[in-house]
Amino acid sequence: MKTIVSGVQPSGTLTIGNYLGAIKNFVDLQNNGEEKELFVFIADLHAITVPQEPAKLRNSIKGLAALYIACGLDPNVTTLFIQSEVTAHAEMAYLLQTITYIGELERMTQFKDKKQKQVEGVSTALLTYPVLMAGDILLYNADCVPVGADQKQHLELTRNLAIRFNSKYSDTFKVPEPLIQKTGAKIMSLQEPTKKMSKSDVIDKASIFILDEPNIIRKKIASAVTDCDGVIKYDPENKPGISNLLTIYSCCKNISIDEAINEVKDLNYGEFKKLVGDAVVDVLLPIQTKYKEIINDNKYLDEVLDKGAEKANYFANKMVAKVKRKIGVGRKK
Ligand code: AQP
Repeated sequence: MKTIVSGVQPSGTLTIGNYLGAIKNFVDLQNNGEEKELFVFIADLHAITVPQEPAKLRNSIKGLAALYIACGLDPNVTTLFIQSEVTAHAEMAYLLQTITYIGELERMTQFKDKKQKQVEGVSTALLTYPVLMAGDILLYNADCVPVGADQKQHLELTRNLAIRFNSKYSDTFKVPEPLIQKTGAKIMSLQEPTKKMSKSDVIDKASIFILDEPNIIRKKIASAVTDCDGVIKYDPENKPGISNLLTIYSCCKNISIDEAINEVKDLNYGEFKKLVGDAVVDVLLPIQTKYKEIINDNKYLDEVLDKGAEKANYFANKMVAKVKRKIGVGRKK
């Protein structure tokens, strides 16, 4: 039976990039009929690698739990939990740091990007973030990890650490595979379509947030940066704005880029943007409705997260104990 692990940071309101690049895949995997163990967590320890306001973070954690369920994750099938409530994640990250070289962390593209944006100084945790991520995955002996394209480099480090640990001590970890969608793996900013859409983007209209009102979604798409040649075709290098809208449209309609082009090639940009807006609203509206139904049901959300933490702790503690034995720390052989 396959084990699949992934998570999203509660570092702000989720974007359609987080949904199409990650959560939609979690839901598809959950529902694909194959037998599997699926762990999806709220990556709050990752979120604090950059400054967060405590009350806002706590709210985002609860919001993300509700959003996972609203997007279609079924807590009776998928183990949903909060990363910091399974302390083995932090412990495993430390143990893996002992076999990680500083140089390989300093080379990470996301570290280089994110460190530029820090005004209060760069935390050590921002540098060691990929080791925590490796721990998140290796703790559950995951076979594969559904992520957006931006996480590919971190996944490569996870694989290297698993191989390194196995050869230094003895066979312990499975070497996980990344699971990256062909389309939707990298949704771009609506305002700077050569840059990834991010929940922490300071330009509000650059991102479509999952909980944006329909009229806001339509307005943001209508004002998306495109080009002036008036031709709808997929060419990310020369036409990044239109290509991004085609990607969003095809993902929302569950069709290929070629099928999308066939449908819209004779439209002008205004007409095309209107169709994209409708497609996004059609996908997000049911999620928003479900979210509103459960976000204030604290009892239900607590039950889901307690049950998830209990199960995740069981697996994670077993693995951390095994790793400690292999390394030789503690008394157990
Ligand atoms: N624009 C995107 N397109 C496709 N996939 C994306 N993901 C993020 N942005 C896009 C995928 O969503 C999952 C969760 O991401 P995360 O929150 O753990 O971290 P992130 O990649 O740093 O996401 P953001 O939105 O850019 O957050 P901030 O602004 O806080 O840094 C991952 O699988 C990611 O690939």
